[in-house]
Amino acid sequence: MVLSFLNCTSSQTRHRPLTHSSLSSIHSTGRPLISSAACILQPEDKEQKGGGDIAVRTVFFFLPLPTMASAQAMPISVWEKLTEAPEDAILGVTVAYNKDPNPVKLNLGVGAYRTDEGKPLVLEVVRQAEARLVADRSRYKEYLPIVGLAAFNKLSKELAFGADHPAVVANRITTVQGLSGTGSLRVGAEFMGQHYHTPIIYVPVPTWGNHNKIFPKAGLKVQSYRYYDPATRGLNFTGMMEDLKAAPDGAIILLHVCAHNPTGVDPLPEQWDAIRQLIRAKGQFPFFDSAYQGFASGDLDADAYALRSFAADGGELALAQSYAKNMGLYGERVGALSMVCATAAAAKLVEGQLKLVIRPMYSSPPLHGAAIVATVLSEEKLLHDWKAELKGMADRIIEMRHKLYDALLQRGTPGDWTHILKQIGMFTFTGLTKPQVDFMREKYHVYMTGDGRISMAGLSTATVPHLVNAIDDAVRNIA
Ligand code: PLA
Repeated sequence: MVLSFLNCTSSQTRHRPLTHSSLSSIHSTGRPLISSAACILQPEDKEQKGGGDIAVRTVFFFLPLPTMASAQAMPISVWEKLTEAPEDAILGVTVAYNKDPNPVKLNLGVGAYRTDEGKPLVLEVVRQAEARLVADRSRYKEYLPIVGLAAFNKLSKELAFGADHPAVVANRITTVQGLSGTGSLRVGAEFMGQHYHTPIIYVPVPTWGNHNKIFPKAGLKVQSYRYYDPATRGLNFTGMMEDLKAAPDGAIILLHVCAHNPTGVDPLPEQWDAIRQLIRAKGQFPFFDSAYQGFASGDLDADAYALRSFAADGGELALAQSYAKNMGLYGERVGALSMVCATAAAAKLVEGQLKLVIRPMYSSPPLHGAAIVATVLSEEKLLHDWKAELKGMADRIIEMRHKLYDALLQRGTPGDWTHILKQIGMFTFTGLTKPQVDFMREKYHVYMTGDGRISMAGLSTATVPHLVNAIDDAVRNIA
């Protein structure tokens, strides 16, 4: 026990602190001792007190609680040996942005859609679906089954693969609701880690940063294949094919369905066909990540080309789907994991095992977001309106590509910027270097990820000139 003593202030006493042992016999008050001062009256004091033995007078000061910490030694935590965690490479950009008091600041970090007024958007169809759900007094908030909302799962499968896709018709796809794209990837990874014969996954270079964190958590070894060619700012198709050929038979191959993040570079349909044939020939297992269906071209079916062609050849695959971007349901965490199996019987077995993965992880998924999606997808009018709103978002992003490109051209900013027009989806992989990115943050308060990725969805007509000023200055003055 650590005790601290206050000096007595009486002018008539000289005093010295008591030892711990003498105090412990004195301070048996039955009340928690917060702080105390004790004084021993010395012989000269005693005369004034009328003689006798040394008088011991203890003065207790019960101090209010807030002063307790200062009166005690620093507390020791079991966590104090932890190392300080770095901020997330993508979400940390928003943390830094939020701390910046400068009004010109611009967040082009996280892939979150903004209107041309720079505001987050709740889709009109989502508002309508929510209003209906809230008004329906027959709805309740009971737990969903482990696999989630049945209608949502069916509609999500049909959205991804097409309602009349042979694999859907043959009932050889099992779909479970997930916590947006990330949660669906995580459950799929866990399942693969537990049950798949070759627990190695190949991811493109570069890829969405969280892939490199999700898969090892599930016990999968992460390897990589060449994908992006910095020289052309396009696809390194030859390198990709060589690396997939060299990867072990049976390895898992992670593929972005469309609007590859962070590069915005997708294979052409005929390249996809060659990739598929190679993967199938090697008995590899495709694991698709679909976070941007509808965002690449504005057309849900066109964006699903790669996925549907893989599912049509009779082979097996996994798919993690997210509604964060295409339905603007970011924080609702709505997604799905589909396992396309060779047979309906296998799909049933897989579903049973997925339940064993999910139950100890989060038991069952949240209801509200899935109900919104099911409402939108099941009603013709809402579905039609959603497609129009989705196309509107995709078109605004494409428009921003043109505005940025034109403005850089007009400014005469050194370099070839045609990749801004060629790249697809939410992001432009600018080719700006880390020092240039840092410089733009420092001087212009423009925030992007360290790899030079900018979210085109965060840009607006009003902010293009500011971004162009920043890029122009960075390119001219920073190596
Ligand atoms: N897969 C890819 C390829 C992604 O880009 C993202 C999100 C996800 C999955 C997961 O999204 P979800 O869990 O929200 O459904 N990528 C964002 C956000 C938009 C993030 O990093 O979490 C990005 O800025 O890259």
